[in-house]
Amino acid sequence: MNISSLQEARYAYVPKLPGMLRNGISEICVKEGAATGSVADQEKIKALFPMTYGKPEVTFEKGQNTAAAKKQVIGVILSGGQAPGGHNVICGLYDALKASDKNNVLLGFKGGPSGLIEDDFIEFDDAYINAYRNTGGFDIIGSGRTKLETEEQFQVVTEVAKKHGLNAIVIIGGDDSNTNAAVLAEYMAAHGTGVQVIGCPKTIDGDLKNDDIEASFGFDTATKTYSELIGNIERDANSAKKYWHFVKVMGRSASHVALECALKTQPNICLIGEEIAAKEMSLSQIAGYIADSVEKRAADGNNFGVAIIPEGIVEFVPEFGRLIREINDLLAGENTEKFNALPDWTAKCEFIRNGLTENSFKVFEVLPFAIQQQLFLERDPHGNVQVSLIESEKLFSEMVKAELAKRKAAGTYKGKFSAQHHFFGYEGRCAFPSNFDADYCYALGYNAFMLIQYGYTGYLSKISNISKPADQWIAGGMPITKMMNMERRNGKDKPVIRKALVELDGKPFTYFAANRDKWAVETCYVFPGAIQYYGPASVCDITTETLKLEKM
Ligand code: FBP
Repeated sequence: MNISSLQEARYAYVPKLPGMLRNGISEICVKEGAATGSVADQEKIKALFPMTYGKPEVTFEKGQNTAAAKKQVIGVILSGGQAPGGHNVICGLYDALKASDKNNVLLGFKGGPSGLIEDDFIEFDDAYINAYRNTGGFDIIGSGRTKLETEEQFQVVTEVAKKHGLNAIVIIGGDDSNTNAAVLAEYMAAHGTGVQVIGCPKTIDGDLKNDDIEASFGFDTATKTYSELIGNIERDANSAKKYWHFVKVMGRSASHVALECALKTQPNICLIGEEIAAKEMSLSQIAGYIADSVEKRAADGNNFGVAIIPEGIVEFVPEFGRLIREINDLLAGENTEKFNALPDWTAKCEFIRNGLTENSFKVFEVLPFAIQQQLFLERDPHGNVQVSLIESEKLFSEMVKAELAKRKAAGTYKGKFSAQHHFFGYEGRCAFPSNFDADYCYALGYNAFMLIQYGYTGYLSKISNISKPADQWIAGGMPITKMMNMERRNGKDKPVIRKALVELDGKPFTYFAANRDKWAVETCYVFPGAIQYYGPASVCDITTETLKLEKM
């Protein structure tokens, strides 16, 4: 091929498989470990998953393949938000399936889980797959957020599976999608459909990880993309020396993305939602904490800086969480219409004052005007405030500005403060996967086929030892029920995969906490630059600081 662009070069990239999967399908044998139990609530989870609970951990090794030969017809879906590498999961699955027998069939159901219900699919062939190798995005078949969780949906999926002769479904998704994969696997087994269900761990948020799953795919590439941009902003800040940049990064509730970007770029400030909740910090305490850094840096003549704000931060501030809950209640039912019909903001403010507790109204009162309005304008389909749409980067810069004005009046602060705002989220979700994500995802897909071929169901494709070079990676599978516990969701106790928040006694946060005071005052920026795809492995293949620290 005549390569004249990175895109073409990436089509030709050959992802690295774990050593044990490199000898061809006929040379992969399986080893079962001990029976597993769920991380908590064992009796309840066991009762809910009688067919799939307690199965053993599985590892693949080099050796004679003993799987029964049969034609495989597999369906695959992408579920939830985009994450770099999703295409390679499908490519790995396809390559393994065709390497096993070229008559095997892979169907891609379009637009996420709804594709399975609506029977909207395409059959993959070489030409189709080759156009998506090592590329970012989920456009190969699209994605969606429909949840596969009801009995009626499962019945429809069973009919669709029967119609196509599917013997397995692969669900590429986050914690919720894989929870639903486990429920679907149980349903399929209990109804004797013969359809296996295998999950693959996806999400840029990094919150689908546990003792078994070291990282969800996409986190590596997304954080590298954001860190490149943050590093560029740091350099701009240090060149112009006139702005404080407030950078909000995606990641939903957990602060893994913000923490990883901070470890890579050493900004002056990085807020960690989990710490704010643990310390029960108020909005004004947080603003005061940032203002301290601004003031100290200004005393050294540095009227510039960079602060990283995780997307989910406001949910972790106890007083803000309470305010949001009260607003949700206040605008429940017909009240939304009443509120919208009020003639002006003064009348609306009065309505709000009467509907909130005194403490929550005090919190509301000090918010910048634009944020006050966002709390009432943006509602999700369930009538709740959409916290991810709250411009927390502006909220904190406004509050810091107000705090600095007080300090100026008191004579303690003599600097200048001018803020710029950024939100990095969608920019990173469809980047060309890094070599790590390209390799990891391809391996997850290839490995998913091995789990199917050996007859497993209700398993998550598991590739471990991933902080080491790919030839040392370990391929296998883990029953999804092992990762589950009971949690309260929408007023009911439900079996779910436990979401991983930042652990305040974990090594990544501990390292950050040990260094951040210095970063807050001095200029210690690190500039990671763009993701490198070609060059020394020490530059191109290394994964996240988070994983490096966790595995130390
Ligand atoms: P998943 O949890 O489905 O992987 O999605 C993650 C995410 O990218 C979050 O970081 C972000 O809050 C959300 O999706 C945005 O969702 P949408 O694409 O619907 O705007």
